[in-house]
Amino acid sequence: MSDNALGRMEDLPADYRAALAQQNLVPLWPNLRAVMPAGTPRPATRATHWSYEGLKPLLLKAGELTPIEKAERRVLVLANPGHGLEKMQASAAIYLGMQLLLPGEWAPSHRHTPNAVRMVVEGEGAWTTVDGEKCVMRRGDLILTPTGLWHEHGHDGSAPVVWLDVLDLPLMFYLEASYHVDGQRQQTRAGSGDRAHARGGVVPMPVFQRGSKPYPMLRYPWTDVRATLETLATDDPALDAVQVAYVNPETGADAQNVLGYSALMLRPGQTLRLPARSPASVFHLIEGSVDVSIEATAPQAFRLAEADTCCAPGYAAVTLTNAAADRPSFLFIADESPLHRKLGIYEMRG
Ligand code: 1HN
Repeated sequence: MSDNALGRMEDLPADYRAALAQQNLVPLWPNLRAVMPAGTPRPATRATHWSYEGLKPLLLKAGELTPIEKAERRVLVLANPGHGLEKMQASAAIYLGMQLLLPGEWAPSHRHTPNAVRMVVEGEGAWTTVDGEKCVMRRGDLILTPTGLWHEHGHDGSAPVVWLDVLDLPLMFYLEASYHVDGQRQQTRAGSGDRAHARGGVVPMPVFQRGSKPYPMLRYPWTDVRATLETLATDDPALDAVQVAYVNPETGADAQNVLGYSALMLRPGQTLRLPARSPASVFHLIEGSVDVSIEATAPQAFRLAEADTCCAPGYAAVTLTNAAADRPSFLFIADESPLHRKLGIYEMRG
């Protein structure tokens, strides 16, 4: 049925509408198409680009304006105007922020229900302790702080460190399940988050029992991920999508429950069309130069420079082109696919 075939609110007598509202009642039919449009959803998420060059001076200025003690976490949120900036969401389920930590600063320990990851953008000498494991932060590293695990950040280096935070906060907030607990500085224990043993193809097996920790690996070093992508590309020159997923190395499952994380290498000059899929996605350029074209209701095209970030709504095809003809480009991708798969609403439309 077409959109205008259903009755409108104004078609109903004012006294009837008032009587409904008085008893907290709402007629469905004038609102039905808004909550369930025909054929395809109408995402509020807008294709949006955040330039690192543009935001970095404002982030450094935040370092001058606000001491860490007054901020707890010194972050500029990458907010999608389609949702309204005050909602602080990049998509329905994804929150993005650029966080600054200055030498000597400490962002105190806490844990919370939203899942988070950090993608390190710039700087040396910072660390995040997660569940007692001190994970060093180097450019391109992915560090998980899954739901419920204690985490704190510190910085022993000499220049500012910046990283991209990705959280499923908008979903947790919508579910009215978002809260945090403050804690003490953590005692560290052995381990640096990266489960180096798993790279030998082996995992811990205490007396013939496989481990059952939901988050055995907390740090995914970029040097390893980048080398894996280059090997994949060399081993299979016909492979179009040189892409790897960040997974739990003990089970092969997605690294986290709600958002999915992957890394993609574009060969020199390569163009890759990603089919329209139901989840929204985020693209962050670790290295190189990439043109992004998004076939959304309002089509958009951006050039990503290093450390730039953009998001694409769900149900929109995305075409990526390596703007460099002589070297590969590397993207970090976050999307809502684990959530969509679990809910049974995951779609690929071509
Ligand atoms: C959080 O805990 C961190 O631990 C960063 O670094 C950003 C945004 C919203 C809620 C919690 C962090 C966050 C956050």
